[in-house]
Amino acid sequence: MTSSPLDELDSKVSELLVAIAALDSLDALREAEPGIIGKRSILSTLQKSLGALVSEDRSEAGARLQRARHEVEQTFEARRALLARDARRQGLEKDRLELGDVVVDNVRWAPTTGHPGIIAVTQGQLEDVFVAMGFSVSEGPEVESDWYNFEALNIPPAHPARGMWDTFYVDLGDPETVVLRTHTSPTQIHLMEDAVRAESLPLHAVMPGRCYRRDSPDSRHLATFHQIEGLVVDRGIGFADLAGVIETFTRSYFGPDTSSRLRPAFFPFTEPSAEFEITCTICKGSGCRTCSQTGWIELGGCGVLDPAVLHAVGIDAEEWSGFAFGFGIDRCAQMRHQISDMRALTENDVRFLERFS
Ligand code: FA5
Repeated sequence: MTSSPLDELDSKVSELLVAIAALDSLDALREAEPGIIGKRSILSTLQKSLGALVSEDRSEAGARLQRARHEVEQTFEARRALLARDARRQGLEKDRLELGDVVVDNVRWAPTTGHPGIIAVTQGQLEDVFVAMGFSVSEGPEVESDWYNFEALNIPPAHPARGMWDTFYVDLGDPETVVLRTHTSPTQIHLMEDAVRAESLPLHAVMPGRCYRRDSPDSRHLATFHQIEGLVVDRGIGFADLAGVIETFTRSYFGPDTSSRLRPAFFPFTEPSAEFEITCTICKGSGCRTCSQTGWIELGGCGVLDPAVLHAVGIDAEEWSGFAFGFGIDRCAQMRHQISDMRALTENDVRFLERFS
């Protein structure tokens, strides 16, 4: 019987498979790669020796060698995948954060779990009060066009009333045409436009959200704060309905011991307009730093919808009327929890935040 270069193929393949199984790291695998499946491998050497065979033997030997090469390569790649997975796991294990108790200088620090922040909790409570009174809840965008934030609210360009809201402009489009909303009132406009399109008046909704103003932070102001807007559009609505809603809200949210009052004010989008105040809960009305010694804290503005606003969104002011209000959520939280300085809400002092867990 004549000898063939492939006589020892099976035993060579077995040796290669054993060698692959013994590779214990990606580095070892990379080093061994040329000798197992590369040009310097035994299989490549055998491939070259097939040229010496007569042609019938060569094609059969070629097919055998191809099958052997396939098996070795597949085993090699499977080993590579396994070692890569192990390496990944080891990396993750090394980076794992220790979230159990940590001991520092013999003091054991137990991990603390988080909880919703005081503003989120307050917003939820305010929504609950209004939902119980029959309002739905909607939200609007924080970046608005000048039209929604001002013009549709009866505040044309260069109107002196714009000075009531120190505005952050966004660098988009023509100068001073895109703003970070200074109040939640533009969401009223979105809602009324939607209701006109869907022919779904009347409307009874509250709209909470974040607002931005170039206000210097002090005990009652932040540059980023939150409001909850209220809007009713229905037939035969007047100031008495607004006063009733505010009275019901005050009793539900602050309890019967807190007094409230409405004082005449001016907003371009409501007429008549009022400011809504409660007795300062920190000094109980006797006067302190937080309320600037007045004994009262302003929570928001409100009023009967100006017909110009209804016209701007295509609502017939002969048939429909309504009222709107906008309260500061941070201010409500401040009064409910007697927080003397609102800046504490943004300072991330854990001792303060834990009071509300
Ligand atoms: C407005 O923003 C009107 N859009 C409210 C309104 C709505 C009037 C609908 C009529 C009809 P004003 O600027 O007064 O009004 O703000 C309302 C409330 O938001 C304030 O009373 C206060 O509670 C809160 N607020 C305003 N600015 C700040 C601030 N910088 N930081 C924290 N709270 C603020």
